[in-house]
Amino acid sequence: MIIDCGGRPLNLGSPVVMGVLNVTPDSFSDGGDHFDTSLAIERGITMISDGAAIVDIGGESTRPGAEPVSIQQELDRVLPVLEVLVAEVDVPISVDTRHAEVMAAVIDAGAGMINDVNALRDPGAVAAVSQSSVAVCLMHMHANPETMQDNPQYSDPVQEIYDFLAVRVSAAEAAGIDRRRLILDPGFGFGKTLNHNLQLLANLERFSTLGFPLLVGLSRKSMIGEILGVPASERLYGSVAAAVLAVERGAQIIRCHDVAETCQALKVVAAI
Ligand code: 7PJ
Repeated sequence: MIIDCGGRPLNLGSPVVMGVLNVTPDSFSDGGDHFDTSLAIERGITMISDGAAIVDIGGESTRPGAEPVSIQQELDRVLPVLEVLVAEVDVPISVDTRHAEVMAAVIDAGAGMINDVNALRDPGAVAAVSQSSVAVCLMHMHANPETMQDNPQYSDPVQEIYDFLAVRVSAAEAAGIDRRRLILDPGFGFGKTLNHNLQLLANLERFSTLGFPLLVGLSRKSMIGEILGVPASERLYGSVAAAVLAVERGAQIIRCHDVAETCQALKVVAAI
């Protein structure tokens, strides 16, 4: 299956890696290493040569307690990196944003995917993408980044998240977004306890029955840290193990920081 990302193909014939490119000063997992624009561009190009099929640029940290950023700040961080990558590389470039104004501007600047942790619930978000031909990732988040880890509760997390994603698909389709543009993500760590996250990963196959490609982000997340008791910088092997199991359970896009290492693992999985 090939997804059209605003004119650039994303081939999902076998599982692919989406490289995480944070352009925030407070991103928990890379300490803001890539906030400098030229460093961020270099890092994006390296991820592609390491095997990333798509790069995901994010200018707003959704970590609990992160400093809020204005639309202008988010654009100032994302646009210079996006513009250069779009000009220099062939792969589609995604932008991780919740905000309709940012979506509209980055689509104009050549983004091929909108990766929205809020599943197009921001006012104007559905309209911002409906007139374009970009791909859209709809992710589940419980509550909002400020409150999502305050004792999140579900009676059946897999079913509730499944139902949420089905509703967001309907909203997108009702606004004229072709279903071939949609990708779904259960949103690991976004308003979920370790137990919720483990249930979701163990039952990921259920989400395939919605009929859309699945994207998952597990890389360096606190669920890995809680199991291992190690900081974000030491979660590579655990993250790769989780990525492999996600692919076995039907994930087609793995969003991660360690592109070369994850690509190596996925190539072995694909061969087997
Ligand atoms: C995710 C994301 C994820 C999607 C972040 C982090 C936190 N987008 N953006 N899925 N996570 N689609 O990278 O750890 O899991 S930000």
